[in-house]
Amino acid sequence: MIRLFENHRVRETRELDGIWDFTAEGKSFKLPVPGCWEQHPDLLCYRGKGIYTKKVYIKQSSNIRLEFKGVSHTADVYFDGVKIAHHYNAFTPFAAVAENAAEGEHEIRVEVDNSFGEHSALHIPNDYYTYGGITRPVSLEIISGVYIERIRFTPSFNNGKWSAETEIIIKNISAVPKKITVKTTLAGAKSERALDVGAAAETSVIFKQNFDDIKPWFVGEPNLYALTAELSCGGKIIDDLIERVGFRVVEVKESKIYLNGKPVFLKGFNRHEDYAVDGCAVSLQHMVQDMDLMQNANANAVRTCHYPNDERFLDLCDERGIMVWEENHARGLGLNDMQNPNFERQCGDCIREMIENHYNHPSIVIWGILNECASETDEGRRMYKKQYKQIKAMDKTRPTTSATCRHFTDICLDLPDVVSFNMYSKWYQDCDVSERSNEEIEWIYNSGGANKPIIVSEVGAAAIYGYRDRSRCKWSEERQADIIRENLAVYMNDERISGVFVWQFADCRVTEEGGWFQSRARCRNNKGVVDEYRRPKIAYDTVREMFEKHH
Ligand code: ADA
Repeated sequence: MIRLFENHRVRETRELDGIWDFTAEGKSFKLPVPGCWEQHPDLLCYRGKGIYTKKVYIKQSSNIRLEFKGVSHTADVYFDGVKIAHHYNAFTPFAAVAENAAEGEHEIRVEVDNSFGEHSALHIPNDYYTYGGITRPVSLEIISGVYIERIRFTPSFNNGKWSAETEIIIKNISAVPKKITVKTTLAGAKSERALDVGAAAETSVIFKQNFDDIKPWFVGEPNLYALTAELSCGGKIIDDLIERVGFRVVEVKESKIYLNGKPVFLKGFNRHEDYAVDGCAVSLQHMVQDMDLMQNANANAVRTCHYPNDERFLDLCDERGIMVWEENHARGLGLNDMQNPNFERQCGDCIREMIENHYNHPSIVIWGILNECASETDEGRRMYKKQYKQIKAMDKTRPTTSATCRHFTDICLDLPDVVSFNMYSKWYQDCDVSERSNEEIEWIYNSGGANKPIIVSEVGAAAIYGYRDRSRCKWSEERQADIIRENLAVYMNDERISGVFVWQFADCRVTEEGGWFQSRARCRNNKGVVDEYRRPKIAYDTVREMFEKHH
C-alpha cells in the first residue's frame, strides 16, 4: 500500500508490491518488494549492487509512470532495457516515465546499489544501517499526455477566517500544446480554470479560496479534508489527483512555537525506520504498532531522524494528530564529509524532493537539516545557510531548525527559526543535568539564539533489553530509566524550552564498517525505550509517566 488514502479515481494505478526476481553476485533470489535484501539469510550483510526485475502487462498502448517511494540507496531504472531514471538517496520518492508503451508484456529492471564511497555523500557508515533494496512501495500508473504532477496546498488564518491557496502543477509530455480545464473540490468549495499547456512543458494554476466552515487540524484533533483536482481535455476527464490536507498554521514568536495561535510543547521520540524483522522496510502493521506505542507513552510529536520518512507513516501522523519534525538526510557529517564533491547537490536534491512530496502533510510543523554536522566551521556555516535559504524559497510557512552537538562552538545558531541541541547529560557526560542545561541555554542566548524557541532534540541513555541490575549500573534498564527521568524533569519544567525528543524510540541496527559504531554492543544503538522487537524497557513507562505530567 503506497498511501493510506485513495490518490486517484480517474488515473489507472496498480501497485507493484509483491515478489520480484533479484540477482546479486551471480546468484538468483525471489525477494519481496517493498523489502530489504538483508532480511534474506544469504544476504544478511551484503553491501553492493543487486538487480530487481518484474514483468508487467499493459492492456493497450499508453504512457507509463512508475512511482518509487524509496530505493536504498541508488537506483537506475530501466523499462524494456531503456534507462528512464537515475536516483540517489534511500529516503525520497521519485518517478520515471516511459512513453508510448505498446500493448503486451514489458520488463521493469531496477539496478540498486547500497555501497559506500565518494558517489554517496549522505549514506556513509553511520549510527544507523544503510540497507539495500526497493525498500518502500512502487506503483505503476497509466497517464495521458497531460497529467497532474502534484498539488501544493497552503492554508492561512487571518482575521478569524481560514483561506487557502491551492496550486496545481501540470505536465504535458506530448509533442503538441493542449487546451485543458482544471477543477478542484475541497470541503464543498469548487473552482475551475481553463488554460493552455505548451508542448513538452510544465505549468501551474493557483486557486485562492476562503472557507467559512472549517474544522482546523490540531494536535490530537486530526481534522482532514480530501482535496480533489481533475483535468479535462475536449470535454473528457483525463486525469485526477487526490490529496489529503488539513487547515493549520505554525508560527514562531516570543520564543514559543504556536499552532493555530496556541503555544505548543513538543513531547516526542526520535524514531529510526528500523524494525528487527523488516530492516528499514517497516511494514504498515509495524508502523501502526510504533504509532500506538508512542501515543500510549503520551507523545504528541515525532522526529524523523535523520531523513525523510515513508509517506504512509506521515499519513498516520496526519491521521493521529501527531506533530512531526521532518529532516533532510544527514547525520554526524564532519567537514571532510561535507567537502565530498557530491554533498551539496545530494543535500539540495533531498531537500527539494522532501518538500515537494511532503508539503501537504499538516502534521509536519518543522523542517530540520544537517543533524550534528560541521556547524562550528565557516565552510559548514555557508552550507547551513544555503540549505535554510533553499527551504525558505520552497516553504515560507514552516519554521526551520537543526540539532547541534557543537556545544559552545556552533556558529550557526542565528540561522534557523528554532534552536535545537542534543544533550546526553548523565550518559556520555557525568554532570548535573540542570546546571549543564542552564549553561547551554545561556550560551545559546549569547550566540545568536536569543528570542528563539529552544528544543532539546535528543536526550537519552542506553540499556540492553532484559538486563536488570539492582546496582542500577550502566546498560541496565534501571539506569536508563533513571537518566531519562532526571533529564526530562529538568527540560519539561523549564519555561525557556519548547519541546523535548527522547533518543530514541527503538533500538536500531548500526553499520559495522568504519567509524566507532562497531563498538556499539550488539551492533545496535541500544538507546531505544523499546528494543528492536518493540519490547518495552523500564524507561518506556518512565517516559509515559513524565509525558503524562506535562500537558
Ligand atoms: C547523536 C546522534 C544520534 C545518535 C546519538 C547517540 O546525537 O544525533 O544519531 O548517534 O547521538 O546515540 O549517541
